[in-house]
Amino acid sequence: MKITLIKPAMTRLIKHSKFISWNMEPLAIAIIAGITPPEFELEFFDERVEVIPLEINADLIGITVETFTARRAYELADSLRRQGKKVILGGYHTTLIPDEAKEHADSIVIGEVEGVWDKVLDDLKQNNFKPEYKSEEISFSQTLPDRSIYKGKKYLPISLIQTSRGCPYQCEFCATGSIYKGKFRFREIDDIVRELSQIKNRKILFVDENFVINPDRARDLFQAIIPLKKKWVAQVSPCLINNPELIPLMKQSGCAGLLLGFESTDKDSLLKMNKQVNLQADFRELIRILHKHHILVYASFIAGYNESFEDVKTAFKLLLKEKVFLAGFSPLTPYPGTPLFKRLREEDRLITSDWWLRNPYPYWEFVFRKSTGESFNQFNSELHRIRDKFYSWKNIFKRFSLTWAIKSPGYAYIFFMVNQGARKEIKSKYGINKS
Ligand code: B12
Ligand code: SF4
Repeated sequence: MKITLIKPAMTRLIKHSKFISWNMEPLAIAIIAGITPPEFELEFFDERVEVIPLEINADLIGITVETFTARRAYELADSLRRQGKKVILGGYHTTLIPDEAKEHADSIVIGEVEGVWDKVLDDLKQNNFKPEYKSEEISFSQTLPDRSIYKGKKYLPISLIQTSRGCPYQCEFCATGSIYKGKFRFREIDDIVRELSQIKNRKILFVDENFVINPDRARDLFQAIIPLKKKWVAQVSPCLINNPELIPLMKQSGCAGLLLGFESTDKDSLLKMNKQVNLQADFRELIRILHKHHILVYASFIAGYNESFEDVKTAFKLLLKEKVFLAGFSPLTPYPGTPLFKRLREEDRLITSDWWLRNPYPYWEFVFRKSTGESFNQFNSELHRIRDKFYSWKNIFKRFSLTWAIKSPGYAYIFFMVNQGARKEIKSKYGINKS
């Protein structure tokens, strides 16, 4: 029997493929490939890097769906089902709003694939396919992801790996908080080391929500991966500042940079987000400690909780002064299934209740109104300006002048390549939500 897996793009390939920084190996697909027995023939299309054929010959077609690819995923699923093909949907969006996904599929997987895939395949063989498979537990498989499924596709030279799932917090806006509901689970360190040793890429992105959530476990993991000599980046919460002794060990284990979810410099906004964990952290101090250990910072902010724009300006000044490597300023987005979505719907502030199905996808747009009823249009134009300013050549040079870093030619190369790429992508992203 043959299974085809698909990762759809957010918009038409021609636009999407411009965003090279998005073209990373999709981990969920290699996980599915890893747990699929060899008796099944596997095929995979990633619309971000290739065109999906109009007709696909397979016994089962599995599509991974995020909120930003939902519209396109449904379009593909509907078309394939019209051809008589069996379609199963899975992924974040499917798990967040299964009822919507069900309308476009023969079956859906709610939650993680590991706990249910055997059953799906058995039912497929016995022609006894169920409309829904639900995974209750966070369950890492000891079978490693099969990355040979990526063969022939042009991805960035960095491999993704996951060492924990879920998150103990439940921030109002966050899809992960809504799916895992405060639960999280670590993988065995031996399995992680085994997987890392098999990955050919030297560069690694750990996709955990917060790589230092448990300092003792983080310490053990860093120690275990030192001999592998990988160069890695990961997401961490600013609570890292409570365990500064971890930072030198992180560096020793190959950490090149960290993505920090600062979200806002405004205390009230952090409280509204339910992100109290960030209140205790001195962002400036944390950036300085990381820089002292030659670790680059990608600072991520969410704009819109504070409707006055003041916190975005404060963040901008802080980032420039501290010379951070990269920064992201995202408009607050009410993903379905999150408490934020429910609140804004109750307050009648959503512009449309299924905004993610709009064509083209409203990327970098506010899809809800301010509490006063006004639109965020003016605010969003200012947000565009802040991004442009952060990535202006003048400010790129200003941020480059970190004393320890300029001495390294490798750093100069990476800094300018990446900042120049980000500058270019930002300009084209402004057009992504226009037809
Ligand atoms: C790495 C990452 C990225 C990378 C790209 C990753 C890639 N391969 O292309 C980068 C940094 C580029 C990125 C960008 C963005 N991202 Co991102 N990203 C992640 C992150 C941290 C890890 C993804 C991952 O590999 N997870 C591990 C896999 C194994 O988990 P999984 O996908 O959930 O898969 C499991 C199940 O869902 C299920 N499953 C999944 N697919 C399928 C398919 C079938 C058929 C079946 C049966 C089961 C199944 O089984 C899997 C194993 O159990 C997640 C958060 C997270 N921890 O997951 C956010 C996340 C996916 N990103 C998110 C967002 C919003 C974005 C951006 C829109 C951000 C922005 N403002 O620009 C962009 C959009 C990029 C794009 N258009 O492609 C959101 C999506 C929310 C949602 N409701 O869909 C997430 C969940 C973050 C969050 N907490 O809100 N991202
Ligand atoms: S934003 Fe970060 S800390 Fe908050 S629930 Fe999501 S993953 Fe956890």
